[in-house]
Amino acid sequence: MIEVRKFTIVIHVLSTFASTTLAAPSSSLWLRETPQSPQPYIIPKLAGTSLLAGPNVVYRFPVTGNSSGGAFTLLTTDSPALPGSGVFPHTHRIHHENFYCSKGRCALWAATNATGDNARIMTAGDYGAVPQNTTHTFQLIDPDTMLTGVIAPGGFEKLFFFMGQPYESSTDSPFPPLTNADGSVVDKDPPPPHPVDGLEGFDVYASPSYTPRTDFENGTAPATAPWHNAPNTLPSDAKTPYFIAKNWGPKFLNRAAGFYQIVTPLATSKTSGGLFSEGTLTISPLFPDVAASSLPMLNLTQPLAFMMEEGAMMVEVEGYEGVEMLVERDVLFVPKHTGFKYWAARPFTKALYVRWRGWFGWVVNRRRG
Ligand SMILES: [Cu+2]
Repeated sequence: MIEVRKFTIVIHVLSTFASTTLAAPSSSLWLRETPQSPQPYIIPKLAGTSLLAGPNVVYRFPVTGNSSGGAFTLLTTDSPALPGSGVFPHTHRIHHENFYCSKGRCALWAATNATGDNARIMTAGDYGAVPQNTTHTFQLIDPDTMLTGVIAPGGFEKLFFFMGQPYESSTDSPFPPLTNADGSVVDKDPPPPHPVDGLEGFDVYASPSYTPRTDFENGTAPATAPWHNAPNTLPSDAKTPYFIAKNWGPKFLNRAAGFYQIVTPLATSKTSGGLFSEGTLTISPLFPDVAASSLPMLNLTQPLAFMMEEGAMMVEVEGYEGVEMLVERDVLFVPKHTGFKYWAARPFTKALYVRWRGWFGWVVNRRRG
């Protein structure tokens, strides 16, 4: 059970975000700043456009509405343990939001009139989907927690640019340290609370009457809900909030590409109302009789992003020389109608995939060239 304090708002208004860099077309896929228009790129671990919200919470935006051509935003949140909710309870009317726990533990509450009030304690690999008109809030629980979110359609990051301030770290620290080198506590006064109202222009509607439940048992509330001890299913509509515990959801095996691929869908076109699809892809090394040079180039009609979790993924992108290797937390973005191919350099290489619309037919339908 965790304790949730009053809805203290840990984010504050400082200024509009003013230091966005306009990325020029580059001969390298590797970028430190998220580009302002669609192009193929790789953002290395803990880089990309970053914002500080409150004393210690850092949001990063490896894919934005601008960089994806309006398709989706891919953002990460890194923070130490927070004493209360990360945000006041609220709903969105236009945007579909979700929460994937990449590291540590976090709690997610999601309530609708139809489904009641559900909450989960999420550990790495757990997922929660928050469709439009779902009252939700979350809390980062462990000392080094990372949340990954997809919000579609793209552009929701404007809210964070409005509320945060640019964040830079000479050591690429996930978030600012809590203590100085001499062990003393960093002197940071809490920011003034942000008013709950007034964010409707960013598609944020406060739910002031909602009180997050705290009656967790084995990570679920209500206690009878399925979690790490039962299959977790995806709904057949785009209105129902849901949770998928790591590896307790549906799984699909494919071997058409010249290597094994296990796909675990977390969101589909059906569950997102056609806005995006998301899941994990776990891939084996190439079969012994398959050479990387023989793999066909994929060319998708929709943009695609990979965020690496485990192993090493090799990537070739049309128009760029050479082969790049992606490891933990690197992000690859491929615009629509751009040739690319990928394979694994380590067994059980795993990545989170995000695609605008569609499902994973692009995986299942791959054929050996
Ligand atoms: Cu939200």
